[in-house]
Amino acid sequence: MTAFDISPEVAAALDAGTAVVALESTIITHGMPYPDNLAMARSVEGLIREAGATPATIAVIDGRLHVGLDKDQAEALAAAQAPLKLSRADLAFAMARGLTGGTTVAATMMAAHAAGIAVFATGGIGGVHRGAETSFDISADLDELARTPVAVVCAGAKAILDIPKTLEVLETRGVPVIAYGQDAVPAFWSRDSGLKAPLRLDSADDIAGFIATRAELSAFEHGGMLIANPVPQADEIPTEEMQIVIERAVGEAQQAGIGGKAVTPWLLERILRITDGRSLRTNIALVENNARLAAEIAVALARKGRQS
Ligand code: PSU
Ligand code: MN
Repeated sequence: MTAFDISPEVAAALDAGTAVVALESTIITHGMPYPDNLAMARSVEGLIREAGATPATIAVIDGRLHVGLDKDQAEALAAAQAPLKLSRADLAFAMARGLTGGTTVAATMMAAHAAGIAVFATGGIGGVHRGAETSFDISADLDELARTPVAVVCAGAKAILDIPKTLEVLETRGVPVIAYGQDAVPAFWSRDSGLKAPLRLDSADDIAGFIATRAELSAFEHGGMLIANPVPQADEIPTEEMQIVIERAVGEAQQAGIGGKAVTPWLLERILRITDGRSLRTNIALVENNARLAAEIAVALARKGRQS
């Protein structure tokens, strides 16, 4: 029994050394309601193909870890009743028990790296939660970025997190954070968090060059990196507007006693309701935008003869 199933399409692309982009699936199982989640998953895969790369959505279905989903598997995952949210701590548990779940950024990075995929697109990463000084709620995504050599393209840390603390932890753990095309770290639904990014690059080719340089140093320089790509202007919800919504939702979550891995899905759902669906439209637009950039980076990397 192999540890995981690589779809024929993804296996062929990896064998040929052409561009592949990994995609996470917690965003499908816990980040958006059905059927918007399925429509998003399809459109993101389509955009990656249009840009000349092969999409590899990663998820656990009936205990099998899949790298690349076919049409039926994507549908089954998007419509699954009570799927699990799988991070590093529970990935193998779900496989041992024959369960179904979406993989977080952390678990997706693990599987992508094992399959030989160097570039990964998502919406937002997990990070240091507000109030972490008492709750200790810090996403396993940050540790994974420190240890696993995969480049993660996101729209910044969600503004429901404590972004300054998240950046501090990334710096401590030696994770390069690169803003794409601007100086500021983007804040998911908004383009500007008000914080300057440690690093900035302005083209997919330059990012691929940075990934390739780190790969050359892999004997002593090992780990992932974060590429923070601002949501397109036309789709953004300005920071001031979003701040009010987030504060309300975070307050309600505390009052409702929501904790642990339920926090992020609960807040996303609540914010969707408070904004009457606008946050969801922005969320979809930014994932699509990240998929396009990740595909460009993967194509540039493949041109340099590097897949992972
Ligand atoms: N951002 C979203 N939707 C999501 C997530 C982030 O807009 O569904 C998911 C990602 O899979 C991320 C995870 O890896 O939440 C982080 O969860 P936690 O903080 O429990 O590690
Ligand atoms: Mn957490």
